Parts: sequence; structure tokens; C-alpha cells
Amino acid sequence: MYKLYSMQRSGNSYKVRLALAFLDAPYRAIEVDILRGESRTPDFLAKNPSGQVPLLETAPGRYLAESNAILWYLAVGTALAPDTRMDRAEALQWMFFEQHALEPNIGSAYFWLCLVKGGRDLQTHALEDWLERGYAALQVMENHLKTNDYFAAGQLTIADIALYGYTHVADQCDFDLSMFPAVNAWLRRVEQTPGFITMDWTPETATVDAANFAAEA
Ligand SMILES: N[C@@H](CCC(=O)N[C@@H](CS)C(=O)NCC(=O)O)C(=O)O
Repeated sequence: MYKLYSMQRSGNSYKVRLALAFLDAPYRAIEVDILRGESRTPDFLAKNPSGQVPLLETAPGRYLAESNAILWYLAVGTALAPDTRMDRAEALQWMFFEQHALEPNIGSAYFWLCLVKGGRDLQTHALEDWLERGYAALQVMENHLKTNDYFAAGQLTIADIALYGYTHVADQCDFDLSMFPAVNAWLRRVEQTPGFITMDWTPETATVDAANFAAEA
């Protein structure tokens, strides 16, 4: 069984939990509280030198970091990964877009406004930039979704899962999603897909926090 080091309210972690849910793959979740520095302990850094979640233990002692790399690992050979050369490349195109245009802006706004107490006051100046660039990314998505139901291969793939992670929380961190009807329709399509779970859903297999997990090991 996979072990997933994840934080419940991390969008990057949720992307992986969502893919695992669509694939109905069992796993053990280990909650890592990044706000308490749990991803920066020597023990965690030995597993992922980047000090970040999500982190998937694919086999004992074998770790994979970066949410979108994990999505590819999980999806290969399933309906979530396109199988033609061009469809695969287009899925990747949107997953790179997610990491350079969407996540650094909406993800940062979400982190500082929703997760960090007093974060709004600490990031007043950055917020303006995040909103401008985040809106630009949402407009690119809106334009694509005006004529496409999904981002690649005409079906739900890991590109949609990657983009869903932070788009669905944008309205919690100052973005007005009502200006993007096609994005809204796509969010509902993803949510209606069999196997969908919300960000606060936890797997049936016991979720333990990192401190308890280290004590157990
Ligand atoms: N590019 C990485 C970003 C991962 C990331 O930013 N993780 C955040 C939580 S969403 C984290 O662990 N931050 C803790 C830290 O950097 O100390 C991915 O897609 O997995």
C-alpha cells in the first residue's frame, strides 16, 4: 500500500488524494503540518530534500515528490493518463501551466489568506500581483474551456486534477470566479465524476500525524 505524506488543506496534496480516489487506490495518509515545520525536520528532509508535501512512498524507502510527477506515476496505464503522443504532451503542457501560472499565484493567495493567521497583513503587496497573474491564468483556462469540456484528450485526465486543486479554492482567497462561467462549468464536471472527493475527505485507512508516525516506526 502507498504511503502519502500530505497536508489536508494543501492543494498540491489534495491533487494526489483526488487522483488516488478516482483510481480507487488504497493508501495510508500521514498528515504533515507544514505550518508547524513538520516538513522541515531532519527525518522528513531525508525523505524529500525539498521539505515539501505531497510525498509518495511508492515502495519501502522509495520516495517521489512533486505533485504532478506523482500524478503521472499514479495515472500511467489508467484512463487518467492520455495514451496518444499529442494528448500526453497537451496534458503535460497544462500541468506545467498549472505549476508556473496558477499555483504560484492562487496557491500563494490561498496559503497566506486561508491558512496563515494574519497572513493578509503580511502579504498586502504580493496579493495584488497574485490577483493580477491568477486572473490572467483563469482567463487562459476560460478561453480553452469555452470550446473544450476538459484540458486534454477530450476527457478527464490528470491535467484536470492538477488544475482543479487550486482553482476550486480561488473564491476563498479573493478571486471572483463568477467572471469565468466555463471554468465554473468545468469545476462542476470534475465534481460530478464518479469517485470525486472533496479536499476535507480523509481515507478510511487511519490517518496519523507525522509525529505519531515517527514514534510508531
Ligand atoms: N511544486 C511542488 C510544490 C509543493 C508545495 O509547495 N508544497 C507545500 C504545501 S502545498 C509545502 O509543503 N510547503 C512547506 C514548505 O515549503 O516548507 C508540488 O507540486 O508538489
